[in-house]
Amino acid sequence: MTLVKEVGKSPYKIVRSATDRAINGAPPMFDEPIHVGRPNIGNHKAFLQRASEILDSGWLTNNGPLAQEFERRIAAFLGVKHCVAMCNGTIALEIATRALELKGEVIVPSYTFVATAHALQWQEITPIFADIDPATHNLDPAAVWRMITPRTTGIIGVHLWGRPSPVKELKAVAKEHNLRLMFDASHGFGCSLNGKLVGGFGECEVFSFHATKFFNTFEGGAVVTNNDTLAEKMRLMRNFGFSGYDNVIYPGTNGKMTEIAAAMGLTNFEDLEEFVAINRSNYCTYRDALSSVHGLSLLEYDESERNNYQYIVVEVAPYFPASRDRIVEVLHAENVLARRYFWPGCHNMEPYRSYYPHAGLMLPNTKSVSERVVVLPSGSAMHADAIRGITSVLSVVAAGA
Ligand code: T4K
Repeated sequence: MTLVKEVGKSPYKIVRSATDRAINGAPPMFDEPIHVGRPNIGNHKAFLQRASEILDSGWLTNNGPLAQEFERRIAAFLGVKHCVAMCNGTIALEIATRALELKGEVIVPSYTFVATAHALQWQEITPIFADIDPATHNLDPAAVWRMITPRTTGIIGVHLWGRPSPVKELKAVAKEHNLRLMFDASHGFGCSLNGKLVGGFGECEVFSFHATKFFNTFEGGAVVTNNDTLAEKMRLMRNFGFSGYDNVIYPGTNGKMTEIAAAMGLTNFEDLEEFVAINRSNYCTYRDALSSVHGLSLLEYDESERNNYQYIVVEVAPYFPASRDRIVEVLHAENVLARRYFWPGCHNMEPYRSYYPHAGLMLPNTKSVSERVVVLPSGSAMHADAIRGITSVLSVVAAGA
């Protein structure tokens, strides 16, 4: 693989006292902004070779040979029958929910990227927000159960940070109430639950292959499923409902993956294990460095499972001397663009905030978790020295300096 440009100058300053901090006037740790979500990019030459072949062939989109190869590879890797590649994760969510004929109300977490809710609202399906388990940050099945009404038709679990939802428990709730169950697996590519890769759970699972994701196709997404009828329906829906040249048999949209996106996907797919190794190494460096920082805890990945280690998620304890927002401010001054994902929760965003002004009463864990999480930079642009520089800033904040 070819590394993306690494973060600025090294060695970095190590922050030992308050006066070393950029927020107090010292020079920042990094010359350029360090982003959460820098893309993992595979071998440049391999990508350019594929791009050149696309140009030579004159076949740019509409279920081209690379998109088909991409679908075959992904389905085989995940161990599912069908991969229906799409132009992005949001459209993939819309097509999947429509193909499942969800309507009325669908239960989702509020603690997720807003696209999970918007994909429903866009189709005039009402997202009903259920609370999360504060230990896992995923849907709490008991909270889901409490939100079911006669209008409920489905549940969408989100494998947040790539850590799988409680699939078995959600399945039991869905079965008891005759609801459809699917997953937003946007964060979960290459992650497993009980040794089985995310992709085969529920009636279907949706991936995002956005640039910031562990595995990207620039923009892209897919729905994967073992259901032949559902897959066929989604293939029609992503191509305007065309079945043959002049025959439209379904109301559809344009959800197709382009050939250049598939070329990026096939290239990055070849370096997947290397991305995992880099992310894991970053994760271990953060874990070691933060282990001595009282009041900051790193969200851990289950080492007995497969993980992509894409998100470095830190929880700030209530007794920590600085608030989460102050930490973000201090880090931004150092040019470390830490993020407050997924604050303030979908229920506090429009239109949901106006529709359900009291939704927060049912979402205490969403509130407390979203107020104390900060996500730190990882990916192939990062390395151990830079991470130790970042954690030195946090140690000084922890010491109350
Ligand atoms: N469901 C879930 C659970 C999701 O997390 C997402 C997407 C979706 C559904 C929808 O899938 P898509 O329709 O997006 O395929 C970013 C991504 O745009 C979004 O895809 C992602 N979730 C979300 C978690 O993160 P923002 O608002 O944080 O994007 P932005 O532009 O601030 O970028 C994040 C950081 O990445 C920046 O600091 C800069 C850096 N970056 C970004 C891009 C695009 C780069 O270094 N290079 C790049 O090319 O939403």
